[in-house]
Amino acid sequence: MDQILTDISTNLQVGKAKIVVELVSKALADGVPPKTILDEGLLAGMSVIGQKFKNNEVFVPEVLVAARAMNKGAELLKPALAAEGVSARGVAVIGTVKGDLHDIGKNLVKMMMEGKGIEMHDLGVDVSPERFVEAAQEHNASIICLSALLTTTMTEMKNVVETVKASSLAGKVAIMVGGAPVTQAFCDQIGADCYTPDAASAADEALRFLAS
Ligand code: B1M
Repeated sequence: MDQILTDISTNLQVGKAKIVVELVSKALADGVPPKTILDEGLLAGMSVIGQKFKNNEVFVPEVLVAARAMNKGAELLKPALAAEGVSARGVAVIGTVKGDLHDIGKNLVKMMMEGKGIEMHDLGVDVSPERFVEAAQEHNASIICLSALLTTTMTEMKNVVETVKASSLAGKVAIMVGGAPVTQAFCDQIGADCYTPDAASAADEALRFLAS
């Protein structure tokens, strides 16, 4: 059983989606519990990629192909996980703030968080503060993730914080911020809950929030 889980993890890390799907399918047929395949195969592989990305040992393209392989394997596992009553580790909504169309970093954050077993709802780009609040309410999210790449749009993050504070979500959701121009000082200044400089750290912090 250990070998097939290791094989899932290593093939995922090099983005071999087709092989990952075959191995997940074989593991299920061999009776490996779906939660074990998820934790010790798919999520374990994505965790290695996250760490390597943080250390600049792999770059955006490698993360994208690994995430694709993970998503393909996870798709196959979904019905089995649902049948076992395994649910996500938590729910988050994510988007790029109003006026901003950059989405590569946001997509990486989403993938890394999915790689930690978090259910992600992607609102896309140019997302208004009201839409973030609406979506978080709709999906019962514990975290709102904001990305901004422009000095002119990062200020929108403050509007989201204020809109959340004025809503029924006040004190109930954590607001995480990031993107090239965003800093810890800016995060503190606007009253957001957490800043992280990269996608892998964002996923680690999100898990910490969900566990607390
Ligand atoms: Co834009 N652009 N762009 N652009 N663009 C930048 C950001 C810029 C720095 C280029 C430059 O001038 N040197 C500059 C911003 C300057 C500033 O504000 N200080 C700029 C500009 C000015 C513009 C336009 C205004 C240009 C124009 O039209 N005159 C325009 C604005 C459009 C708009 O948004 N309204 C524009 C447009 C575009 C494209 C559409 C052409 C394209 C975006 C395509 C897309 O995203 N689908 C684009 C691109 C690609 C870039 C650059 C080249 C690359 C950005 C990127 O994807 N980086 C960029 C210059 C550069 O950085 N070299 C530039 C890779 C990505 C992985 O990094 O998103 O930072 P990043 O994500 C990181 C971290 O920041 C973090 O995790 C990721 C890595 O782990 N992170 C988070 C991100 N979100 C997070 C959230 C978190 C935590 C971490 O918690 C929730």
